Amino acid sequence: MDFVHRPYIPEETVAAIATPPGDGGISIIRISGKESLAVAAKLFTGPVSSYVSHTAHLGKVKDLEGGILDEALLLVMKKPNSFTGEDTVELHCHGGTIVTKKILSEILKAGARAALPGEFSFKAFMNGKIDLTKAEAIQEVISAKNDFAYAAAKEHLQGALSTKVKRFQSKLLDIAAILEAWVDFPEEGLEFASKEEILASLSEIFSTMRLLSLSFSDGKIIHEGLSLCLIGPPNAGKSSLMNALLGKERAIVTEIAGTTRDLLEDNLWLGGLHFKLLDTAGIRETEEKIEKEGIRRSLEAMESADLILLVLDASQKLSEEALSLLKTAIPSKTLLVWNKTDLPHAISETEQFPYFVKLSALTGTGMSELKEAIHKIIWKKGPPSKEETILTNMRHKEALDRSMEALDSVITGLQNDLSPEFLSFDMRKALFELGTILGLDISESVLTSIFSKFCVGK
Ligand SMILES: Nc1nc2c(ncn2[C@@H]2O[C@H](COP(=O)(O)OP(=O)(O)OP(=O)(O)O)[C@@H](O)[C@H]2O)c(=O)[nH]1
Ligand SMILES: [Mg+2]
Repeated sequence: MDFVHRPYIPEETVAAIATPPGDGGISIIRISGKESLAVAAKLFTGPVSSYVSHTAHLGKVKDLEGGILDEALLLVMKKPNSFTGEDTVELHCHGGTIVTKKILSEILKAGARAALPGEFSFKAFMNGKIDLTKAEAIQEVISAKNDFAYAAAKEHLQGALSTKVKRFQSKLLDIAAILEAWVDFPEEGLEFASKEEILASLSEIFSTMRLLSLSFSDGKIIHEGLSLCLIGPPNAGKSSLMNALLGKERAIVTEIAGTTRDLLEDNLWLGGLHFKLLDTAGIRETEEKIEKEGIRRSLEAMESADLILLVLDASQKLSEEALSLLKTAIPSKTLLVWNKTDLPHAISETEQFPYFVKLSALTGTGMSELKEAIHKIIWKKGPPSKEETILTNMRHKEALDRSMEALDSVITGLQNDLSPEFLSFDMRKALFELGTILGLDISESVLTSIFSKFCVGK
């Protein structure tokens, strides 16, 4: 289906089931647009057109032939005081797929059009009820998979991100005005502020923007989760560790080296975060065809993993493979796991690494230290506070970075006494990019891609 929302037809009446499919206590059908009360009046046993805004009414829902479909509660929210900014009716009927679909189908026959995904939010955006960051935050709240993601989305919904962006805009606008005046009256020079003052303000704004941009790495962690890959020589205990982390016998464990041949994947929840945990085939020299392919996949998984748990057997002298894995591991994203510490120790203490833990996957000793270490390596500066504004959306991050790039040109231009026309041009670009975060001057295709990710009925 093509989800092109524009051109916006003001007040065209649309309807959709707003609750998830399946049986439930109640289902809500939303109607929004100029004709929403008239459409509802055709199907509801009550004087709908005379209802006062923000009131609820119990009645029966009929089909167009007059047959009773259900008993329902009807809510009226008249424009402009509704979510969409248009006349809106909500029918709270009995939850159940058949009854809800029947009612929706009568509503469509009575004159409404089936709403596209996100169309209610789109209407709210077009009517100036919400800016784009808020519209996007609605979807983030709905799809939040953990407490961190929910906290960040809630901050966005309450306008924390738009407030920040607007603050950048207003500070930049002040400076832009000075630069524009300079363009118009070059002979007067910079009469409202000295070059040093402007440079100082610009640098301050730039570094605040940079902090926000950097928060995206935390945003990615809480939003998308991380991939965690178990790597090591055969028999080191990778599969045993996978099972211990998951608390179930997910992977086959035997004393035969080369037990795991293929990638094994499962979901792991740790410290409120979601991980994709991958067990891999033990790395060693082999001519065996299946194992060789398994090892190729292990190395590929290691490349793309966000975090690697390099599992080594602490009860054995390190093999060639183990030494080579230690040498090639990327320290910033590798946690060295010395396994089998329940057995007599055979490793010299020199085999250390910036991040390491000692444990026994067999007895479970050291598992909580492992979880703590994972936490530490992920949140290098500690987890974000619930009140922090974190960038979670790639679109916001890219626009902010483009704005910073333009701002950087203004700063270097000013330092190099570039003509004010050029400075002004870059300043406008910086402001334009900030505006797109809020949804100003945004292209049709970007809007379409944003709202088409929403669910129908939202
Ligand atoms: N004593 C002891 N034995 C362990 C520990 N962890 C694993 N083992 C044993 O070591 C052997 C190999 O364990 P696996 O978990 O299959 O090792 P793996 O790294 O997945 O091996 P491959 O799949 O062959 O690469 C099994 O016999 C396990 O019971 C541990 O902490 N202590
Ligand atoms: Mg294994």
